[in-house]
Amino acid sequence: MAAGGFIIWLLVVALSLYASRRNSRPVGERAAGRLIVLGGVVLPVTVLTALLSYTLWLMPSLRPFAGGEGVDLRVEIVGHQFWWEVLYHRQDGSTVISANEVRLPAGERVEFELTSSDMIHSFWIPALGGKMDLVPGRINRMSFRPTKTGTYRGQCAEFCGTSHARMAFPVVVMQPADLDAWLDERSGSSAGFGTNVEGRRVFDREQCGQCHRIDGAAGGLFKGPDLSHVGSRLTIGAGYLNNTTDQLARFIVNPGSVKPGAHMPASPHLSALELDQLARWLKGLR
Ligand code: HEC
Ligand SMILES: [Cu+2]
Repeated sequence: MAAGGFIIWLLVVALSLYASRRNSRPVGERAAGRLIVLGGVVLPVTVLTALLSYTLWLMPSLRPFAGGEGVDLRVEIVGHQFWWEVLYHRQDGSTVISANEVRLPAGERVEFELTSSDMIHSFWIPALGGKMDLVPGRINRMSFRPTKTGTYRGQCAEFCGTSHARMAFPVVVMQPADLDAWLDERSGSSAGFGTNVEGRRVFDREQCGQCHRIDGAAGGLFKGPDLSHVGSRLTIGAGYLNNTTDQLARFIVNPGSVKPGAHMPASPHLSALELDQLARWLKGLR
């Protein structure tokens, strides 16, 4: 395109020099007509048709995720007020369900499938790549290849309600083999499921499983984040609190005090002991 543009520019400059230097002899009507047809119709039609064909031919290869070719990992993200559902669709066809944290393979191409269950949210990892809306009833696609391992911060970038600013998530870019091992661990139930069983009893009695999926426990509609391996997440409350037993207890007893408008009921009736048991059981789910 640059070469073609240069040739046309030379032509135009030559023509204008010629026009300004030559004696002002009148031009015949036929010669003038020919110039207009050639320079004003034939030339632009030829040049623009060539450019359009070239661009159309180039376009499919500019969409790296076309047909899933060259994609190493497909990550489905569903936005909720005010948390992220994260589903890893692996190449062997299995799916690992997680939440509020995204793990990616360094040096490999990742395709995101972005959608929402309620409001329009926006998925944004400033240090890694593009910003894309999550729209209910639609799947938006975005693709990139993270290059450096490390921990980055992601953030909802579209106002989606009271706690919009507290809808963040850590992004961990790992070596592909480490990520595979991490996903393998998370495709089964947690080793901590059978320990601190007093906490598990409180969880069952309070029917937390109505909203939260725990691998190996009965579940319901899952209006809240998956908790199967919540103990090993870097944060709780979608990037807001450090994941410690104390912070878990603080979140459970009154989620609205941490994240106003959060769609999780408070549990002020739980005793300090029950709260501690519950938090310790959850922290053990790794
Ligand atoms: C009505 C559905 C509902 C019920 C019942 C419920 N939760 Fe939640 N829970 C949610 C939602 C929604 C969130 C996400 C809140 C947010 O970050 O905005 C959440 C978040 C959490 C988190 C933080 C997870 C993370 O990754 O940040 C924990 C831990 C948790 N709930 C534990 C519990 C426990 C324990 C109970 C039972 C006492 C319970 N929940 C009952 C809906 C529910
Ligand atoms: Cu949001």
